[in-house]
Amino acid sequence: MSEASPVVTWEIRDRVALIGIDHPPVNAASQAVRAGLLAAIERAGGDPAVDAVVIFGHGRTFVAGADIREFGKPPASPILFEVCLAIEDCPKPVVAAVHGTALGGGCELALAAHARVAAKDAKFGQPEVNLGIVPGGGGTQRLPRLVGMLRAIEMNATGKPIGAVEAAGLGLVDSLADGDLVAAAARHARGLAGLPPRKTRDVAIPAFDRADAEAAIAGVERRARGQISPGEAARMTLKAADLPFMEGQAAEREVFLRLVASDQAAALRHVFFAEREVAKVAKTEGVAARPISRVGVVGAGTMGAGIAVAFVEAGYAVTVIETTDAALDAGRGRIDGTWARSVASGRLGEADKAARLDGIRFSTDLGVLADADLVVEAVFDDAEVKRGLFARLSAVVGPDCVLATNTSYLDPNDLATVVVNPGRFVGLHFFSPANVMRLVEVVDCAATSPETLATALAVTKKLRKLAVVTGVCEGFVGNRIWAVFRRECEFMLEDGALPHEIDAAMESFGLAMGPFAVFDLSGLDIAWSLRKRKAATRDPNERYVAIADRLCEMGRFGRKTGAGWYAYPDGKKTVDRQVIAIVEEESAKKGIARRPFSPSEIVDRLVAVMGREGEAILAEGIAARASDIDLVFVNGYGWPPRLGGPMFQAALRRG
Ligand code: 3H9
Repeated sequence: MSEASPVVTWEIRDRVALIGIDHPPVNAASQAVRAGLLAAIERAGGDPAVDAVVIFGHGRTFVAGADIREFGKPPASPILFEVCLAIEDCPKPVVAAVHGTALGGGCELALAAHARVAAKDAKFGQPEVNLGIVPGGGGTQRLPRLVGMLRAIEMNATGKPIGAVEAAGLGLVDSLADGDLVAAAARHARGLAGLPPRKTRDVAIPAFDRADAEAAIAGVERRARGQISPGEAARMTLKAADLPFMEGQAAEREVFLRLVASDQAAALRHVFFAEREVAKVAKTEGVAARPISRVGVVGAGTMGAGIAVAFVEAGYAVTVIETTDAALDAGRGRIDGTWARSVASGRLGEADKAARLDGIRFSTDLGVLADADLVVEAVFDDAEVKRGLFARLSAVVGPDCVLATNTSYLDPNDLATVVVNPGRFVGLHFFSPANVMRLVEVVDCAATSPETLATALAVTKKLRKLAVVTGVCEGFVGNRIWAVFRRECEFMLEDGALPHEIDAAMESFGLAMGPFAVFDLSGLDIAWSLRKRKAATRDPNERYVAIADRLCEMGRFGRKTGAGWYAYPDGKKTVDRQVIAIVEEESAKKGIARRPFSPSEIVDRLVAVMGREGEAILAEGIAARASDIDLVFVNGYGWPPRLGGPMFQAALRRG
């Protein structure tokens, strides 16, 4: 085998040129790959010793897409669509041999080949929309020619990959291979030698109903909730039916270039890399996790029940502990209810539900946790209760059993003081509902050993959740920033804004729900009791807004009591004059002359205050990176990925 370029290999076997992409880890189509491929294709086209060509990927995959790290920089020649055209125009048959993933630019390279041979477990997809862009190498124009317009709109607009078997059924894959993929592709290529190559761009789009396509696009735009790329990808795909290929290709390139430079695309790239960075935790480098199979969950309230469900669904053997039979029954009911909803929606069979529930050991006796590898505490957030529990747990479980607290606000270092062998103590801060929310703040306490932290991260990964490691401070990362966000909302209320104005501003910024609607949904009472607990030690010179207290004193705890920041006649959120009157009274009490706030001022102030708290968190070493903080908000507080998170937004505003 000879080297055509450092990242593209060249070999001729039985008159078939084997062009291999060798750019670990995922063979991203970087400039060097594109240049190497172009040179190799031109060489194959002109080499009299070559009758046909196979393009394949070395290592674990075909090509996972364009090199995302190149986005945001000036395009470097040759660009992907030129390479795709060169493949398609090669006078000799070119077959793509696909294993692993052919995603984005990888799928486009395969589409430009004259045929595709795939391993049965290969995947094809155009996930560009998830990065805020549309395909830029001809994906919107070639895909409908092979799979039909409606399917192509769906694939390009959702970004969801499809398996090779389905792709074969759709006409995207010509042949499925068992065993040696490159050999099978070479055989396929040899069979095509001498025949005129079938150019995908010359294939007629199968007949389709235009009204169906328009309806599909309207659906895509409705579901995109402010994200631009899905609608653009869908519309661009439909253009394949209206424009000659080269014009369609040029139009696609234009949209690609416009979107790749957008804030949404920058935010989505930020989130893509943030998710890969967050897993890199210096303290656990080279440290093996302990094997965990038996998990105890103490406390079966809303949080504990959700945690138990999550562990069962990830395949752990779960024991649920409560203090009384009645509490245990209520917990079992909560767990049962969660799975009953899955059965009702058709996601779970009745028999599977019964098997899951039967698999849980329910007990009021802590002693049954003697064989547990991990115990997660999810009892009432009270320091005395939790300290007592951990002291008793320490006496029951084995010396290496990992002990985790789900506390939101208490100091876990304080809880760890009662634990025998506190190196095995860690925080696992789940978000409610714990079986649904992807975020877990893994709290690295003062005594937490590297092995315990590595174990907590491995467990979280097995739960298919996103772990963000945080240090110890009040509220950890998420709730600490949420607290200053909440305070700033209340400052603006007192200064002149109204709850529905702040909500409208944040909703038009991109949040699915404004903060006051969220406060009402999650309930005002927990924050109120926290404020009351702290009242005695609060700095009297600190600005304190009493509006929320007044609502709580009236029993307005949010949706669950039918009133909070809004009224809910017949369950419908409605602006409440009584709340406005309270807000205005509180401003008057402090002699504040109320003034109007523009939506952009509201957004800027809230983003700025979150960004500043995030900077403090970084300076204190509570979070490792600004992008970790962003992931907390994207995965735990409903921030859409297209906003990138508060740190990203704060940096964007600083310019
Ligand atoms: C596109 O193609 C646009 C074109 O239409 C037009 C162009 C003109 N680039 O995820 P992993 C890195 S847009 C650069 O942990 P896995 C990743 O950062 C692209 N780097 O592995 C990580 O680096 P590190 C469309 C990339 O096995 C390492 O590779 N394609 C790229 O869990 C391993 O990644 C996509 O959106 C890339 N394209 O999952 C697919 N991809 O080790 C994006 C990965 O330094 N990729 N890296 O942290 C994926 O979805 C997953 O990586 C994949 C493998 C499923 C392939």
